[in-house]
Amino acid sequence: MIPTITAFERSPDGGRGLARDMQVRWALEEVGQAYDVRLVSFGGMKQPAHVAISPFGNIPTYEEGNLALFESGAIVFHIAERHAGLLPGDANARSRAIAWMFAAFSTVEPPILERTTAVILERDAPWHDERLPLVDDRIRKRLAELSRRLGDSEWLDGAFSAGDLVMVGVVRRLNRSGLLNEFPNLAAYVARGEARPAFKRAFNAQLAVAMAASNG
Ligand code: GTB
Repeated sequence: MIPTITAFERSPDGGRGLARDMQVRWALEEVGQAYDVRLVSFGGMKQPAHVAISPFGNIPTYEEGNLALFESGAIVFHIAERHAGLLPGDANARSRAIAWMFAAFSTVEPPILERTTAVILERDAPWHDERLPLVDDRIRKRLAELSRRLGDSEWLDGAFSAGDLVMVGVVRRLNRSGLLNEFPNLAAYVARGEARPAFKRAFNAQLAVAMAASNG
């Protein structure tokens, strides 16, 4: 059965692959699962039919038969559990890969999200110029810890896993911030993720939507 995911009809990022359907597309591409996409407007996301699947009125969602899921992490985990290629077979290695997924969402991502809020929504606040360096220092702390753990390894724990997919998805949001330049092994880690054929297919698919929206 071919699953259907939802994505922005007009992504505010203009096709930079920063909206969270990107990780879901990437996971599906990694495991070779075809998928359909239903594009949703900002208004449509708040309508009862969408909210019935996505309680917070967000994308992405994932529908497959009688299963309807929200939360990109849960969706990536679902895909990784049902297909080979994103979680190791060894039980302990599998648990560690899942730990990296949680680490990406709950330990590394929060200050990165704060930065997005500061840059986009708080730019005109009188305290913006004082707040941004504080947020950047919180990000640096996490990046330094992640960088130390990654060291010279290609991926976080052995072969590429859903943990790397989610972590690269989180850290690449800093691509334009300049912060990754301070951590060359993390910049290379993100670049390795972005160089994967499955990432490129997913990226191009969401870019095609953005291009069509900008021409429409
Ligand atoms: N925790 C949820 C998950 O991981 O699925 C968060 C889902 C979420 O925040 N979805 C956003 C959404 O639907 C899109 S991805 N927002 C619509 C709304 O709240 O009304 C977040 C996002 C949006 C835009 C950019 N961008 O422009 O760069 C990047 C990321």
